[in-house]
Amino acid sequence: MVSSGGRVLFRAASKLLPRPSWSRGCVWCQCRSISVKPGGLKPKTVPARYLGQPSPFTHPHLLKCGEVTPGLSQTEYELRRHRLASLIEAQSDRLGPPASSSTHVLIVLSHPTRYMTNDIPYPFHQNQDFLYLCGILEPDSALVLYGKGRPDKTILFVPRRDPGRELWDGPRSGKDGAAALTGIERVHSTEELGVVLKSIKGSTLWYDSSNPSHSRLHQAHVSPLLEAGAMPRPLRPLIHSLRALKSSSEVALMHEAGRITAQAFRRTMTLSLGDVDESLLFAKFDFENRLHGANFLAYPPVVAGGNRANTLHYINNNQMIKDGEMVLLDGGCEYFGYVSDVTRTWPVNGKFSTAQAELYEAVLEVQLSCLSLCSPGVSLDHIYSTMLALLGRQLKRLGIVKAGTSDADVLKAARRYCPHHVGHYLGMDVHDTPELSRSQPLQPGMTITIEPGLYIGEENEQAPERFRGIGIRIEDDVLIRDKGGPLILSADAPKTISDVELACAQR
Ligand SMILES: [Mn+2]
Repeated sequence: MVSSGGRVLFRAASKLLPRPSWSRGCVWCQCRSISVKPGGLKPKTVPARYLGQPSPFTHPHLLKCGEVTPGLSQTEYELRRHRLASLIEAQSDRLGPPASSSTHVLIVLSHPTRYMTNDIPYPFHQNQDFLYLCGILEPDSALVLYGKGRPDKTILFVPRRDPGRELWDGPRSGKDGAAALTGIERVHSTEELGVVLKSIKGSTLWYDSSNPSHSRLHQAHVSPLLEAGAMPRPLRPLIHSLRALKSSSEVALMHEAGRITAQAFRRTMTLSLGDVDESLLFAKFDFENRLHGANFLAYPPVVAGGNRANTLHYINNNQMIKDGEMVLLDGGCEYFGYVSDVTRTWPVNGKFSTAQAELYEAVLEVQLSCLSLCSPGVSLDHIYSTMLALLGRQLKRLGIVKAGTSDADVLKAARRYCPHHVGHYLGMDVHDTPELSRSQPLQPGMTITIEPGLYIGEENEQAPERFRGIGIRIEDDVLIRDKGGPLILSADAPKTISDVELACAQR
């Protein structure tokens, strides 16, 4: 295996573009879309080559001038660091002196390259907390924010250029490339991390030491500080509280991820002609997501035929689905750092049987009710308890739970027939911002999933026979808004029985 795909987008190699001397300006095309900092900076040059990731120079079809990653500008990344600094400042005010007057140092490490076997790397996936704060998509990098009282100074660390390694792994941004791309003025090589950290004196350390995102960098550069007695405060909860609220550019990326996945569902449903291999639906779904612009699938999708839909994390996707059975497909894509997470369940012959339709309508009714609850002030936990009550009512109505069962026992049954929560936060990650409690009130700008289900195993002897071996989940991605109600980001995925049957009949 040789690398790298990025090279085809090379323009003139190792030639430096002159940078305009009149302002900080835009280093890519000399437009004035980036404001000039008073005080002026030394003129810089931007390398006219492929960096370690797409840039406005090599990928003008994806990035506008001033964007670090598609859709997200240098200013937006700067604002995120600025907000984090404000959170630290507010926290240390609460802690009082000496914390309020000490120098704060925040360290966020990238992910390392992970290996599938021997020297064969997995496709690289960045640590989202690191990516959120600087937009760098290279492994073995780090970000340090520091400052007295308020950590408003930024230092970025990236791997140094290395022709020997770049022959195998593809080009690296290097210090000049990373500076030009991110707008961060102070960029060092990663190997200097330890020395730079030692030079920042008298500090309160903010760092997630319990589960370091890069164990080698942690050992080499951060461990010495901890061994010298530094007691780090956790940083992840603060970053997650920022990540939970999406900006309009983030919402645009998530909406696109939702649209792509919805279209992929529509096209995958066209293969509903009877017997079908789960792996074929998996391949079709993957293909349609990528074809329409997704970078890759956000997680191994569940493509579960028949009774296998009752195995919540079934990802083997390697069995035959028989004519007359349904398939539950839980899948989503990643679109420039933001993901979708959608589930649809449909009959592989394109027509719902009476029992399938009865159960499907029950789940759909509950899902629609839960969606209507998605507004500011309501918590995911509250929607969850409502879901259980509504599912309980449906179970009774369908005769799965006997009439006359006590309310407490109906709720217990609902929990048994739907063993998972109603949803989770969604964003850069599928199960996004896990540091955030699901009991906290939703706010405008948050994105969540709503995914009720009913799972009736074929071995279940209490349920009516016609429902056995059916598992149904319906999941959409939702933006919480101040006005206009929730915005369903995955609304294009067929959902009503008639829409699903219509999509299945398309060729
Ligand atoms: Mn989900």
